[in-house]
Amino acid sequence: MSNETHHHHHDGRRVEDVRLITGAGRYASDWNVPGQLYGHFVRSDRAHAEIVSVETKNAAAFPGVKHVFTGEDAVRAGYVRAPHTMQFIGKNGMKARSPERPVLAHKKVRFVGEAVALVVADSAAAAQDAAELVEVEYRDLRSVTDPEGALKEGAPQLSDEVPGNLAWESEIGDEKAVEAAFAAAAHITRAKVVSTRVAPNPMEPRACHVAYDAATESYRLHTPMQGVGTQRSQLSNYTKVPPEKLVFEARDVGGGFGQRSGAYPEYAALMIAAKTLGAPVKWTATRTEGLMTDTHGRNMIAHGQLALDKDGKFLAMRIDWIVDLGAYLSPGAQGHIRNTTNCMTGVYRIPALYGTYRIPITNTTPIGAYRGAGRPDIAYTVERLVNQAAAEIGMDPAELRRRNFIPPSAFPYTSPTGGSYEIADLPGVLEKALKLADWKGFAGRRAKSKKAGKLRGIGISTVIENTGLGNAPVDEVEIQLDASGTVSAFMVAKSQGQSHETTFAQIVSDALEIPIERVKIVQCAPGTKLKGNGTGGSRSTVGAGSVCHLAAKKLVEEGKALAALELGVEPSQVEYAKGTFRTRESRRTVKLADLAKEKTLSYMAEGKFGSTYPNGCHIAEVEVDPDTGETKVVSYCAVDDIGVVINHSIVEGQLAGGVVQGAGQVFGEKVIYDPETGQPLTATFMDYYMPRAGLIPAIRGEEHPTESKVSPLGVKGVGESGCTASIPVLVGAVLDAVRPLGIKDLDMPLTPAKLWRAMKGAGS
Ligand code: MCN
Repeated sequence: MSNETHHHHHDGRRVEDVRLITGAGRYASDWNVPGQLYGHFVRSDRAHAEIVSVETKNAAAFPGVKHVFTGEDAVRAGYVRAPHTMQFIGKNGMKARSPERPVLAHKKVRFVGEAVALVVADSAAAAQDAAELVEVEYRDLRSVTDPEGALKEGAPQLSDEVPGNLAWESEIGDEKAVEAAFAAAAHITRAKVVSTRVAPNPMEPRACHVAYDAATESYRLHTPMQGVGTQRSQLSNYTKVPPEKLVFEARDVGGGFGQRSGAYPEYAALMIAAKTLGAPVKWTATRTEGLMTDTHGRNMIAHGQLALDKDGKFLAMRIDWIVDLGAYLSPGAQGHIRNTTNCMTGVYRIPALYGTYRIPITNTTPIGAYRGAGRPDIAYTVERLVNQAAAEIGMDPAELRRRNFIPPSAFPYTSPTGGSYEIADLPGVLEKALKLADWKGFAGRRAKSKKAGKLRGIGISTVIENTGLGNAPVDEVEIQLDASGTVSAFMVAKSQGQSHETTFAQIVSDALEIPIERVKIVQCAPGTKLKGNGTGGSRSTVGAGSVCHLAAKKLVEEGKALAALELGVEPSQVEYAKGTFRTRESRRTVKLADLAKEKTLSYMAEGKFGSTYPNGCHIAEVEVDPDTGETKVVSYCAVDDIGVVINHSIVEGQLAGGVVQGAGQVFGEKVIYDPETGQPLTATFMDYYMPRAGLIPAIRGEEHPTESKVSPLGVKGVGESGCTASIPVLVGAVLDAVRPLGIKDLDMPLTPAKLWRAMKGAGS
């Protein structure tokens, strides 16, 4: 499919922008109904403690308060088994172990911020004031927030159900083969690589509005979500309320980044309240609540080793992972294992591989998916090893890559961990990027920076990631045509900012050859019974998007049959173009809208698609100021292969967003817990770094598509690519800048203070 097809009907501008930038968007906390009550959560101010008692009398007597709910209520409701999807079987048949999680803490609290009680009042202010009157008596226990520490002997034991704090353990690959390869290696590179714990911070705070309808025993919930399927099934799992009794509403969603794929315990607590009190209950999180209790991302520690022969050919790799998942296994837990495993050898041919995984529980906020969910972490680890190996053996990192790439002829390529890389042109992507970034001219630029008193460094990353595959059995799209000629496509993916209303409408309008103004995309209609994946894992375009195409094609086929009746010919004699059916047999025509004159037409389409493998090469240059430790990103080039591109400007935006999100983690974002008390020290934006405009200069990007055959559109995912590539490239550039001073292993966040101290220590 040529780019031209996609630009035929549309100039690329976003359909949703007018609504969103004129304040007409409708988010979860915009929802209000008469007679609603307001909830406020009392949260644990300790990392690890027994709950001796929860005294609610004074709070309950506060003016306006209707009721105070506690863990006892949650246990009575039976809402105690948090859903998680860690179904993988580990070492020696091991199944994941996790403490039970009542929707309000019962007997124990396991992290600062865990909800202990829910105060419901007739105003938000009354609920908040009364919450201060809830008296919780705790018996403090020793806590541990550091994942490596949690696995050490003598660490406080956090749960009887999780001996040694080890929730899960597994291994992958061939240990013997790796040992043999390491024994024969000419060079071994070793690095400890930490992908730091970060807080996703979508713009829209988490919120939930629950109404209970006693007549139908059903709940209506407004929450920011990434798709109704997972949200509904997990909350149903948690509460045993049948899924069809959980009706979700969501209009606009202000960001998700993976954090909104699953259900949160607060939602179930609000269900108890709405049902008990017979009135709708609304809760909107504060920013601090969000920073402390929305699932965090990343926090993976890798000890990696790469063995090379004398020509720089990779022989074997070993990675020992510690993957922190916080106090409870959160719903997204499995993704961190799947995604780090799938592309464990990156873009390289590495004959032998061995990896181990250990998942500890800690006294911290549960970890969930965050833009990439393991993909940036494995890419960062592998790229750190490769760049470090190049420095150690004195080879150009681009040349080291050329020698070790999986060659285009080897595709489709099955990786040692079972990833099935479909199609890519890795050398093509690399050479294009080297040219774009003027790789050869770097020495000159470095010298120039040096004259100006700056340390200049260049970084390169070549990455690949798995996108597309989802848990749902199929992706379904229902397509409707009404008498006005409007075509609506219904699905259960959910844009949180990814512009599906534009790109999916483009897909439908391209297939039907009608103006985009006549296409409407409807996602997660309340009570929908459609099956399909939520939006995450950069799978929506490959999944729901492709099915939009199939649905439109189906409408054409069915339309031909109906038009044939009108035209008095066989369906095979009917042709379709630009909204009109015609036949050689007559001069009469039938318009698309004519078919729906009597009643709206409706057809279902479905599809199931495997993984696609977007890949790219990013090259960045930085200048570090030796006097202040401040880093300035002075150049950023990106060449990406995401298959056929539906909308170039949206893709550019997705890539830029991802790059800057990665840069946030590289230069400052990190959730920090006090090691003694387990208190989060980054629970406001005074303390938690936020990447700002200007952190990254204008990105110079080029596309390098190889067409995927996984779906009829030839697309691969793009939503996470920017951040998968930007973390390794930016860290690499900074390390390259300070390497001449003898500094070898700094890790994120690369703050001015950290760099300054390292440079001072290095005697510069
Ligand atoms: N696209 C395209 N051509 C392609 C691939 C994609 O035009 N070959 C377009 C799509 O049609 C879509 C967008 O790019 O409009 C992203 O598509 P895709 O890669 O399929 O990803 P998803 O729609 O499934 O979005 C999920 C992805 C993820 S996993 C995270 S995390 C993330 C991201 O998207 N969170 C985001 N981008 C985000 N952007 C915003 N604004 N907000 C978030 O929360």
